[in-house]
Formats: sequence, structure tokens, C-alpha cells
Amino acid sequence: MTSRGKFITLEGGEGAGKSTLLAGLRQHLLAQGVDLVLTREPGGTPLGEAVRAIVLDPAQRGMCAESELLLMFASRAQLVRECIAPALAAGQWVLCDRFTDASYAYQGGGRGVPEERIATLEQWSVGELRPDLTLLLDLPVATGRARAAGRGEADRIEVEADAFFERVRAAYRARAAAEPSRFRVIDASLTPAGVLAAAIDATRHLFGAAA
Ligand code: T5A
Repeated sequence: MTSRGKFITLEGGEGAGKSTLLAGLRQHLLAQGVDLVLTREPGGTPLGEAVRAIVLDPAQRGMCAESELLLMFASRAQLVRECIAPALAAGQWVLCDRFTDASYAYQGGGRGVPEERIATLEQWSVGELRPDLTLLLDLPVATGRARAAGRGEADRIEVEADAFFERVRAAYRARAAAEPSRFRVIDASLTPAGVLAAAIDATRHLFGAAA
């Protein structure tokens, strides 16, 4: 019988270095012989990528918090069924750039949507699926925004005020503190090599005693 694969998620504020880490971690896991699926949220499926285009579109400035949350979960419900659950069942590992913690941080912490409402949607669209490991790249808001600013035009969420991103950061840190066995908080102000080394260290237990 095939054993279930491992599910790793990357989280953090804007410009924290998730994409940079994803590339390095991918290389490392492949070198370990892991059969790996990379994906992202919002996105990862044709439906999810269409949702992503809508939620990040600066022209959608009138989007209310409830619509934003439901769109994130529409993308997630599709991704879980079309990609994540089948891959894990087939023994593949899944490395996902953001997952449900982002909804608690951005729509919960950032926009003020009550946590219980997010938990209801999580139960409905994700069921019992939780990451085996969540790497939280933690960085002062100003540093992350300065990094992200180097990439050109800001998307609909990136134009929010610093106070919004401070609430997002606080919500992420609170989640990590509440679930220390799932989260590893990484100091994202380290060099890219330092961040990768910390992430690799955090994945060791997923390989069992042999790694
Ligand atoms: N969202 C998402 C919600 O509101 N709710 C949800 O439920 C979900 C799933 C998605 C947006 O949607 C929101 C959150 C987001 O606003 P995204 O694609 O995840 O967006 O994009 P961002 O968070 O905007 O990700 P970024 O691309 O901004 O940041 P990354 O990937 O964290 O950062 P990265 O690797 O691109 O690096 C940014 C810059 O910094 C440099 C890189 O070279 C690059 O120039 N850099 C470093 N510099 C110094 N030291 C390091 N260690 C560095 N690492 C990277």
C-alpha cells in the first residue's frame, strides 16, 4: 500500500521570500528523491488561476472582505480536490505556496473577518486536511514591502496600508505560537542561503529516522 505523501506549506507577508525559498527547497527535495508536486494559492488549477487574476486585479478595488474570502476558498476547494488530495494519496509530496493559514492571516487578521467564519469554510472546503509542516517566513513589514516594491506594479492586496500588514504578521505569529508542532518560524531577514538552510533543517523529521 502506498503511504500518504507529506504536505508542506510556505507562508509569510509580502516579499518575505516564499518564491525564492520554494525554488531552493524544490531542488533539495528532488535531490532527496522526493516525488514532488509544486503548487500555489490562490491558483494551482485552471479555476484557481482565474480566481487569482480576479483577486489580485487592482481594478477590483471594491471587492468586499466576504467576497475575497469566498474566492480564496473557491480556489482552495478546487486545488484540494484536483491536485493536493490525489497527489498525497498517490504518495507524492506537495509543496504549496500559501494555504488556509493565509486566509486566517489576511482575511481574518488583516480584514477582521471572524475566525469562526473562516473555520466553518475551512471545514467545508478542506475537511481534515492540514499541512504536515508550515514554514512561516517572518519579516518586519517595512523590509518585506521594500523587497516587493522592486518588482513593479503593486497588486490589489499589496496596496494596503502598513497597519494591514502588521495585523497579517501578528495573526501569522499567533497561529504559529498556537500550533508549534506544525509551524516552523524562520527569520526571513537572513540571506536566501540562511533561510533555505533553516527550511531544510525543518523538513528533516518528515523523512523519518533515515534522514
Ligand atoms: N492571499 C492569499 C490572501 O489574502 N488570502 C489567502 O487565503 C491566500 C492564499 C497572493 C496574495 O494573496 C493573498 C496574499 C497575497 O497578497 P502571492 O503570490 O503569495 O500573493 O504573492 P506575495 O505574497 O505577494 O509573494 P511575493 O511574491 O510578494 O513574495 P515572496 O514570494 O514571499 O518573495 P520573493 O521570493 O518573490 O522575494 C521578493 C524579493 O525579495 C528578494 C527576492 O530576490 C525578490 O526580489 N529576496 C530576498 N532578499 C534578501 N534576502 C532574502 N532572504 C530574500 N529572499 C527573497
